[in-house]
Amino acid sequence: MLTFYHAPGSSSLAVHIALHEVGAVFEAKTISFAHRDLDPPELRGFNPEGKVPTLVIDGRPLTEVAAILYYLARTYPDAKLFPFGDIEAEAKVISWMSFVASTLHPARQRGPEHTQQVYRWAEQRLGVGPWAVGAYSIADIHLFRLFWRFRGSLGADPAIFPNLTAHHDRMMQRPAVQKTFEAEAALGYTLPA
Ligand SMILES: N[C@@H](CCC(=O)N[C@@H](CS)C(=O)NCC(=O)O)C(=O)O
Repeated sequence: MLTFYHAPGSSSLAVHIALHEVGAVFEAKTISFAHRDLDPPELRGFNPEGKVPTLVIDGRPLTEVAAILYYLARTYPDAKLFPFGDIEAEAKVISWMSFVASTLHPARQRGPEHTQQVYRWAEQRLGVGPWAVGAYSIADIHLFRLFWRFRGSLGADPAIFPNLTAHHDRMMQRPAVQKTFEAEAALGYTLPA
């Protein structure tokens, strides 16, 4: 039994996409950052930071996007979201997810110039792709969520970020991504343009 604590449009979107990619059966519990007083009372027991995503697996909590994506990729290997057996490719997926979590995600706190810089690093690192590491993987889902969310505020000019823009557009074609956006929009979340 999987219980997924999430807030539409937030970091948890990546896990939401992965849940749909693997076809997992899950119960979603939605929180609103505008109404933290309405949080499910059990959330802080599962995650003392009160952050999303939090995935509860048969009563046991798992936190952090990268770890949850890895759990889903391993639990549902038929979805082929991780390059199992190719050690270098496995490490590269972890490298990407570490970069996304530790460099891209907190970038905005250091201002717009720094944010532009780190996305230029991501642009260079991604190259023409089509995917972050060989075949499509959880690294792409993690990267996509950050670029999707922040490209509006970045004013991400496709001429400056052609690789990230093409990657974003490729991701938007995926049925699991479309299903996730439909589900989150139905909860009343207005998607950034
Ligand atoms: N390092 C965490 C970051 C998760 C995170 O920052 N979640 C934000 C939403 S994007 C959150 O829950 N914020 C609410 C809060 O800090 O109270 C991860 O990768 O899962």
